[in-house]
Amino acid sequence: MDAGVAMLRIPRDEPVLFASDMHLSPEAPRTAARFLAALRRHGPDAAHVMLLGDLFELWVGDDGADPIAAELAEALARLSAGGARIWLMRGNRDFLIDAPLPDPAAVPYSRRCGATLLEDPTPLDLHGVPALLAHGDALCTDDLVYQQWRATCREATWQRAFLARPLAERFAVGRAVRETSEAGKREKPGALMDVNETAVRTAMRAAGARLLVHGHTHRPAVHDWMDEGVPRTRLVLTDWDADAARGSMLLWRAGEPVTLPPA
Ligand SMILES: [Mn+2]
Repeated sequence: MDAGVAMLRIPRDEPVLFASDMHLSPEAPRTAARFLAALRRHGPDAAHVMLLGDLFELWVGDDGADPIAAELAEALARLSAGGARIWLMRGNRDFLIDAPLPDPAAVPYSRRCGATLLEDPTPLDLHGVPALLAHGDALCTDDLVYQQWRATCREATWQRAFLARPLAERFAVGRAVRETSEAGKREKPGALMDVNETAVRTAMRAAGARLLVHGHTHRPAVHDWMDEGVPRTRLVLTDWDADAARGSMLLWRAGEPVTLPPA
């Protein structure tokens, strides 16, 4: 971390609502309804709402926002107007959130949500615990092909060229990339699709973090271990799929995580 960047500090009396990997899409209206209902039910209990990436199944630019994205933005903006801080992190599906469009008058999606973007990773003091937030894909270092693509598609020049293409063309490319990635997932061994333990250890040591919260792998769990004499915890958020009755939010209240029932 740069010495000049102030650490995000969340005091113990400010509950934080975490979720990730909702993969919102018009193709999965039940999942979107489940998530939005949970947000309406639990959002008002939180001082901070932190969405850690893959909010959307596919995001080809802020000008491609669909009605579900508009509904999420409205729900978040309402919570923001009510005094909550809203924080968004980009995932591997929605890495183009807020990427500058050719039209300089375009409103960045995070602004529609009343949200602040979080870098990936983001170190923070969470109720007194040194923590690190990440989407999780950058920690899957065994998947070299994916890491190469990740580096490319996060370059400003690549994004500028992509966002200059017509929306329909971007959707076609986005769908093709998604299909390639889904096919790859079926072929790649399971370990390749999980985080690399050395990458986790290195990231947590570098940040001095005792807690890592991430999503992406769709393997919700709490992993505890000792490293350099320090107890460390890696908390993996669940993905959302209403058809599989999957999806829940996590509320960090008074230093403890509480898994919330769906709405
Ligand atoms: Mn992901």
